[in-house]
Amino acid sequence: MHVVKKDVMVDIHAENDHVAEHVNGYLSEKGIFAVNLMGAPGAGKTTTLERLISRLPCKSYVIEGDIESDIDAARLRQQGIPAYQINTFGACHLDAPLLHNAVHNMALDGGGILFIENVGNLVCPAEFSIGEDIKMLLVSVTDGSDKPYKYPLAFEKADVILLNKIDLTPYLDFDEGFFMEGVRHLNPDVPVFQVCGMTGEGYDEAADWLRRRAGK
Ligand SMILES: Nc1nc2c(ncn2[C@@H]2O[C@H](COP(=O)(O)OP(=O)(O)OP(=O)(O)O)[C@@H](O)[C@H]2O)c(=O)[nH]1
Ligand SMILES: [Mg+2]
Repeated sequence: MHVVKKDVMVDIHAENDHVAEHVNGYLSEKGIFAVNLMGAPGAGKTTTLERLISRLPCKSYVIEGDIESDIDAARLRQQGIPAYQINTFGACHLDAPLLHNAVHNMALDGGGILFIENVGNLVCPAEFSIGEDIKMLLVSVTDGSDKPYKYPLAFEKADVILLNKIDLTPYLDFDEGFFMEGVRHLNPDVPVFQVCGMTGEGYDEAADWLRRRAGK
């Protein structure tokens, strides 16, 4: 029984990866760099998009992944940011076929950066490629400093990590040394930026890193 389940999972991942490659190729042809933004519910993903996009010199697009509602997409559209909402209606992550459908329904002029805010979850999004060029992991100090130890895959696969809500550290027991030790054990060279979505602190450096990484 266990073997059968494993085989099914291998098939699901192989099919997903095939579609993800197609999505990435489609975006590359348009000169668009894609960022898969992952993090727990409420870590500050949408706030981070607002902070990064306002600092980037290039065009930005957003795909919002949520189980239900279009609250985040509407919030971004109000600020003039083109945003397309995907609702998964129960699924805890985005997958490549959902992205395939979204990018073919969006007006992507070409060039710039496409941000994909994954469903708030520190587990499943890390397992599925969705056509991105990089995975950006957003962790908040309110999530707790033990998260690299408990959810290693997201940290292992991240190309960049943003540690958010640093304005709240005086009120919490967040142990930065313990957190960073866990991060470095899994991903020795990953850049880590401390940011504050509330004040905008730290986002100049993170946006500059992203601009250079995206070649924009
Ligand atoms: N104190 C503090 N609050 C923050 C910070 N960044 C975001 N928040 C707040 O955290 C809450 C969640 O922020 P969002 O940006 O909506 O988080 P999210 O990760 O997009 O949430 P979901 O899409 O629901 O998973 C909001 O009330 C934000 O104002 C920060 O740096 N400091
Ligand atoms: Mg959000």
